[in-house]
Amino acid sequence: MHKTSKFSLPHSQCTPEAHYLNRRALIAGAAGAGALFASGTQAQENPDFQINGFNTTEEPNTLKDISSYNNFYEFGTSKEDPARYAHNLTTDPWSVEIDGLVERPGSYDLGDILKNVNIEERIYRFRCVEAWSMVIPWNGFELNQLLNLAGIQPSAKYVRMETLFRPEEMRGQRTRVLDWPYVEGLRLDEAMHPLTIMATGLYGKELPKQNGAPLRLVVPWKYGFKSIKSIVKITLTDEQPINSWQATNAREYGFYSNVNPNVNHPRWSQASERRIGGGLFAPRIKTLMFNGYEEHVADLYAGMDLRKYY
Ligand SMILES: Nc1nc2c(c(=O)[nH]1)N[C@H]1C(S)=C(S)[C@@H](COP(=O)(O)O)O[C@H]1N2
Ligand SMILES: [Mo]
Repeated sequence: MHKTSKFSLPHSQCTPEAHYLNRRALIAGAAGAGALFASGTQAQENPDFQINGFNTTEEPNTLKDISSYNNFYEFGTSKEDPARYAHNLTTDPWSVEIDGLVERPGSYDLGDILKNVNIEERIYRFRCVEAWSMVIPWNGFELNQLLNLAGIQPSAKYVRMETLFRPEEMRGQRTRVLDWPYVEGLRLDEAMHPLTIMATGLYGKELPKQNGAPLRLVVPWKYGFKSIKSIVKITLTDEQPINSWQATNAREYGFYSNVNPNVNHPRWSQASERRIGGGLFAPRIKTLMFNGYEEHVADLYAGMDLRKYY
């Protein structure tokens, strides 16, 4: 028997994977011939890309792609490690400590949180700093709903988040690849933006543990490492948090980490990306400013030098 998780959506709200896969087959058929003649290394526009509300019209990756090629250093540094080892993680019960500059600090049980937020489906582009990308149909709720549950004090300017530290279940935490626990941060206006979600599921199913169950951040206009997984603590502060990658190598990883094809990583170009699952002959596609969400988020950075604030 399969126990239905309290984190999964009622079936009526799910979009089955088969629906996407039919669409994928149609698009692959139409694009296949052209792809054979794709020449050299020139990156191409993705003809399927449009933003429809908050959702991209591009073909989502399969659940298999999304849950078998992961970065989650708590389980190891290779892309296969999270799928191999994350099943050891206990995700129920789960609570999130919310503290700092909030009106109602305390330990929030995830079950209670989920009773007080609206779970929706969002089909977002996902762009890793390593220049690969995916399209992911998340289920989740806007982070602003959770922050409002806790009540934001007027002096709060930033949100700092932490991943679970449990080396007995997270074998990567028994090594020193990163300074544990994993930490990420957003400016408060970024955190309150309606594109910023807390994901609790994928394809209408429970979030796979390798993707950060039971609760992970998704900020689609920023590089993937901002999307912190398996969150246990949220702190509102008036100081800009130092995230784990910045702490490891501040020259290569900044606080903002907005997807920006014009600012290269010191060791590689950010101008194009490889879409996972596209096959051997798939051309690289051009990376778009703010990962294609420019119309929604450019205002947040008006007047800022994005070479300096990378
Ligand atoms: N706690 C934690 N969160 C994390 C990471 C990590 O190592 N630990 N890796 C980040 C990076 S680099 C990426 S690209 C995304 C990958 O998310 P996905 O595996 O769901 O695609 O998770 C981010 N969140
Ligand atoms: Mo990443």
